[in-house]
Amino acid sequence: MTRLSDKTLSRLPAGIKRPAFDRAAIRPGIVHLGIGAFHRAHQAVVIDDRLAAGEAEWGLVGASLRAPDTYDALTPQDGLYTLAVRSAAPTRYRIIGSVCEVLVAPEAPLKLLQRLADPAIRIVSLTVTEKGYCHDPATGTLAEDHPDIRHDLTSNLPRSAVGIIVEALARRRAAGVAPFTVLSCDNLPANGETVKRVLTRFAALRSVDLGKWVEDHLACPSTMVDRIVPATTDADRDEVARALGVEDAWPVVAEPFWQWVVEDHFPAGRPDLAASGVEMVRDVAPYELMKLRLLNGSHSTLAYLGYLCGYETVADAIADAGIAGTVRRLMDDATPTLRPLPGFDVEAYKASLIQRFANPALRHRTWQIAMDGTQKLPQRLVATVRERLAKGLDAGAPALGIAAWMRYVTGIDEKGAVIDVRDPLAARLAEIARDAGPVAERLTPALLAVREVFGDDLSGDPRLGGPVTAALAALYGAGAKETARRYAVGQLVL
Ligand code: CS2
Repeated sequence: MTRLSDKTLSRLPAGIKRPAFDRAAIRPGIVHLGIGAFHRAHQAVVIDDRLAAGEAEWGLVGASLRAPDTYDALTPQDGLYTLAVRSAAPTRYRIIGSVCEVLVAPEAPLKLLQRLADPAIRIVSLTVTEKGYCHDPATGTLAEDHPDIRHDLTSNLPRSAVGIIVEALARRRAAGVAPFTVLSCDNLPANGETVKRVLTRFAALRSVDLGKWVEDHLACPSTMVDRIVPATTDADRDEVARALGVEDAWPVVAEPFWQWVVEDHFPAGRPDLAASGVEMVRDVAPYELMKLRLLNGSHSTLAYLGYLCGYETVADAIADAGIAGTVRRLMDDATPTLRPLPGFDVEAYKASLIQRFANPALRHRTWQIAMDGTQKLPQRLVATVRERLAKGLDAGAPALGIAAWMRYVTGIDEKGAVIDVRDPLAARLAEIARDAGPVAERLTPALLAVREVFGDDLSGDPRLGGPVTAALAALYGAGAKETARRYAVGQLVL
């Protein structure tokens, strides 16, 4: 079948939206590190709108930091790809044209550094997932003994996002070019401050001067990003090909909803994001806490409980009344830890999340969300517990989410089958689980001692240890489905 490309755009069926601008006239103004599905269904769509509005200087250069798969898929397509928006309504297809070029960092490191050093590049945005920041998730500081960080401190061809950005900043500084703005679009707490902290520290380890320059001159506004974007499957490719009549090697599939809240601090300039529906604010923190603790906290809980019950997707899991009730309790327990957002209806937001999780057309795998739990739990569940305890409340429903994670990372499911646990600390977690055995009283303290997740304060705190042990004992004794059912109706008290 013919491939999607600039040349074949005119052959698409009339109803399919396509780039409303002259693609040959756009110039790169943003380098994005981590050009995965999320970025292509979120920021790249907003930028596509800005290009259509005539802001031709904000084209995207997308870089993959590891695999060449996105490059291989998109380069023959002139960077074009399809966004398929799925819900109970008929799928909407749109061709996105904001990506001018894709690079693969390990294959073309110098080319990437050249692009980053180009004065025309005024924003460097990132979706490199939580672990891509090479930080300690419990403290948000640079993990100085991380193998990539150690490598990048002694090599002029860095491989981590942190090393690449700092090398590019050093080149700009040497050439008298002002820094770009660094825009983290990952689900990290205070993602702007966090990225600035790790970049500043890394730069300081390279040289005191560079550290000071980064600290004084680099702008890293915080952002809250939201859109549910499951990994693309072959079935998605087939469906898109049928709708388009041409083949797209890597379309992206997303829900209709999207939200992007951005702290408005771009000394080097920015596109008119607000004109495309982005909320430009002074302080992102209240939005970010709400999203991390209500949406992502629920997502992780759903993923672990749902996977253990044998549910493949989030929609399957939320259709289980016990899991839905547990998630509802989780959101209610997180609510007292949020910051006020005047005029914002938090109850309506929670109800809308349940509906989004129930989207029948998305097929978002519980296994996908279960990945990298050690990087996600601190801001999604553990921080909620910490704040509840500080307010004199009990640990609440996050204790069950944490216990479900513990049960999951043992690597053996309820039927005795192996779970493919993906996590930077997977080997250590498996060893802990092996040593402790399937006994809640032993496994709970052993996993609570993973300080990257629970910090130094919560590991030995009985206010967390007690309820997590009780929840884990229930998961072992009654299974995930029955535990969620009992918890949802108040029969299981933690
Ligand atoms: C999910 C997120 O995979 C995960 O961990 O919780 O990717 C989630 O879908 C997005 O944050 C939604 O905005």
